[in-house]
Amino acid sequence: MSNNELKKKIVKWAKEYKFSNVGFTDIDLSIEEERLKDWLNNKFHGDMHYMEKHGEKRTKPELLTPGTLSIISFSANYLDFNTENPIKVLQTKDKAYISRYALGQDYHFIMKDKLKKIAQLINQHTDSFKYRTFVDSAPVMEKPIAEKAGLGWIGKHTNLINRDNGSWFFIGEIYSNIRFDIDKKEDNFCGSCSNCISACPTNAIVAPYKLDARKCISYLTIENKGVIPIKYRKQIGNRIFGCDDCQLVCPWNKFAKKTNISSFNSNKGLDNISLLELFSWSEKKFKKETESSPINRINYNQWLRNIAIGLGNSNKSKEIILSLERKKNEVSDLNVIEHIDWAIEQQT
Ligand code: B12
Ligand code: SF4
Repeated sequence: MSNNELKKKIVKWAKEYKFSNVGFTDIDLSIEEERLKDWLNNKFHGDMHYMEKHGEKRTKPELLTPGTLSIISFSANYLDFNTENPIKVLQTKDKAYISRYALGQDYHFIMKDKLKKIAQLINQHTDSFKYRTFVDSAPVMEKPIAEKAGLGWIGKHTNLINRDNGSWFFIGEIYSNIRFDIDKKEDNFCGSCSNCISACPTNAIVAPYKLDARKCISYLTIENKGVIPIKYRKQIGNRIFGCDDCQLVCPWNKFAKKTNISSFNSNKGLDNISLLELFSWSEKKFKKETESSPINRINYNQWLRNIAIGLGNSNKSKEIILSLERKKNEVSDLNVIEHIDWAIEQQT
């Protein structure tokens, strides 16, 4: 079978496995290498040391997986249309806002499994196929690769946007030793729009296409293991896991399609749940409820820390103060206690 015939088959398999898009590109990421260096030199990565620790493997795919000649990039829509309206949740101060991507099951496993199955199919149709599959699981520049493969363009908020699907999708890829014809890079259609920059509650998009992760609520509530600086706590509002504001205001998201991967649907009612209810969870319940969810990335102390901030930002209520005081007596982590004290102060 010729490489072009195989390429057509891969596109067909991608659809069968419910990916929203697939594209092919080469391994030249030289422009991105400079941009990544710049970002790291600015210390925009904060404590995400994994972003600097692999040297050039991130921007030189052939160093990460020797023999790689092409990359097949895949995207999978994750938005569930049957959830409470996100804007309404953000405006209801006693509710918890959890990022849309974290309402269903963990994409890392779901997508990787699909990619492996596609790689096995490729293997059956060709000799000596060597590959590796990735979903946010190694030093890979997923967005620039997807952009080069024609899956969308990097928007001013730094997420990848697709003309027909908006930006509510995940990205994964297969590094391949087969050289495929490459697809056309997508043009940028942000134009003069800067909705995302204005909407960001913490001004984390410091210039178009430049995100200071240290200020991003997604980083503060998920990647940051320690204290959330006081200067960001008010702006965090009720966002207890990640943040979607820059995507919620993006005009291209009116073209977003609902996910057709049922595992990504919100199945635990986390789209419309009160902060107090989540704050009452024991560590055991937290682990059980989040075991197959992206929320599993944070630990119980980070969970309590984030919800404490949300409660501090809620309308004043005796019930909230009582719940904060009760939890303060139960926990031993000094960091959590400090956030609870802050919340009690806001409430009194
Ligand atoms: C580190 C990381 C984060 C960090 C930093 C984000 C960031 N922008 O880098 C934090 C924790 C903040 C984060 C947050 C989120 N993340 Co994240 N994250 C990653 C990760 C692991 C690496 C990203 C990376 O390489 N950053 C390095 C810096 C240098 O890249 P960059 O900021 O994107 O900047 C690029 C461009 O802006 C460009 N650029 C710079 N200057 C200029 C100038 C011009 C003119 C142009 C055109 C471009 C340009 O150059 C840079 C390199 O390409 C990827 C997975 C992966 N392995 O790729 C997921 C990933 C990017 N995250 C993802 C998601 C879903 C999110 C959140 C939406 C989750 C949430 N709801 O809370 C938020 C979105 C926040 C935001 N506005 O970006 C998805 C994005 C899917 C998509 N449609 O784009 C990814 C791809 C995971 C996945 N496999 O699906 N994330
Ligand atoms: S995810 Fe939220 S905090 Fe981060 S850049 Fe977007 S709007 Fe700003």
